[in-house]
Amino acid sequence: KELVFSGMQPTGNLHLGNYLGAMIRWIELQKTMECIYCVVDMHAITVWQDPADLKRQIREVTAAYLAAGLDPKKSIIFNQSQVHQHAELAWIFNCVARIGWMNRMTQFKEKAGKDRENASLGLYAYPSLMAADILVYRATHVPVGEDQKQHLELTRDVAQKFNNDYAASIAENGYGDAFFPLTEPMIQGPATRVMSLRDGSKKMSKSDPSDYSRINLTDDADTIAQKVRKAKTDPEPLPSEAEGLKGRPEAENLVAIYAALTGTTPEDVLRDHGGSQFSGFKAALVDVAVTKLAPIAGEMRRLMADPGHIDAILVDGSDRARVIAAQTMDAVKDIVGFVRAR
Ligand code: AQP
Repeated sequence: KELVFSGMQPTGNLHLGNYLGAMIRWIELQKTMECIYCVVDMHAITVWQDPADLKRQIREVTAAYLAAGLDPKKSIIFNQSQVHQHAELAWIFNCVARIGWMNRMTQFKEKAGKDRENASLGLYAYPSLMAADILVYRATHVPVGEDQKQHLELTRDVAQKFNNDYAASIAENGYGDAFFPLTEPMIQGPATRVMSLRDGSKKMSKSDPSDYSRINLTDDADTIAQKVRKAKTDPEPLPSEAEGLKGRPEAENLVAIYAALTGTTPEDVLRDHGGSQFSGFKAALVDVAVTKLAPIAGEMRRLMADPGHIDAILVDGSDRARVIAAQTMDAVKDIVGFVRAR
């Protein structure tokens, strides 16, 4: 059975990269597929989070999901820590995954920085918990940005190794020749890797110290206009064909953002704006960004005024998620050989 799973960390302001790289697809997918969207709070604490800030950010990310168009009647929306089976399955995956696999993860290397000895054990094991997030629902499709590709490959490796290691027990327990699916990453659209507005070689990220590097989902129209106006560019006008964007990362990024915001392609954008100076193109980009994002920011503010409503959605979502996760965990315990109450 096909099922979609994805999530975001409540580690700060969501930005245009999170929205265009992942969320915009989530909203499309919920129209045709069964979808589970998680606020991954247990991932967030792999680096220090102030408890009061974390609480607010969990509600804020949930508000962003709802404001952007996720429908809690169609999709399951919840926060990870309320479904304990994620942590339980992650432990089993810690025993399936190999240390060598974790050592190759570029996100760990980037986030741990030079002082690797001092990074949390959780940051190191992050991909194992991510595999559990996905596989506890036996999800078949995961819509994410380009930066998550390596973690999704690891998720497939974990599923494959579990299926191989426990092949005999999987068959004995009546699950055929494979228990976990090999999940397909969905990395699609013109903006799978939105770059920083200040530096076309770095991805737009929550943790960049410069707020001018990103457009936050909560930015007002003036702030968006200022950030786009200040965005780094080169002195040439826009080319008329996508080929001409090669070697011009800042131009390529702004064109990709425009295409993703308008549901078109870079080719379409250049057909209309090829030959334009950046001053003119940036003004058009501000228009489309404000049109798309201002209603989201407004709706987020409205939702944040009633935290009780947000919490109720998370409780309802986690109750529904737990039913699926509990079935998987019971099966996994039988397969692994744990004794359990029936
Ligand atoms: N720049 C980006 N372009 C496209 N997609 C992106 N995503 C993140 N940045 C970009 C996608 O957003 C989803 C959620 O990401 P996350 O919350 O797990 O955190 P992250 O990838 O660690 O996001 P940040 O903003 O880069 O946070 P920091 O600065 O803390 O590292 C994922 O699907 C991701 O691909």
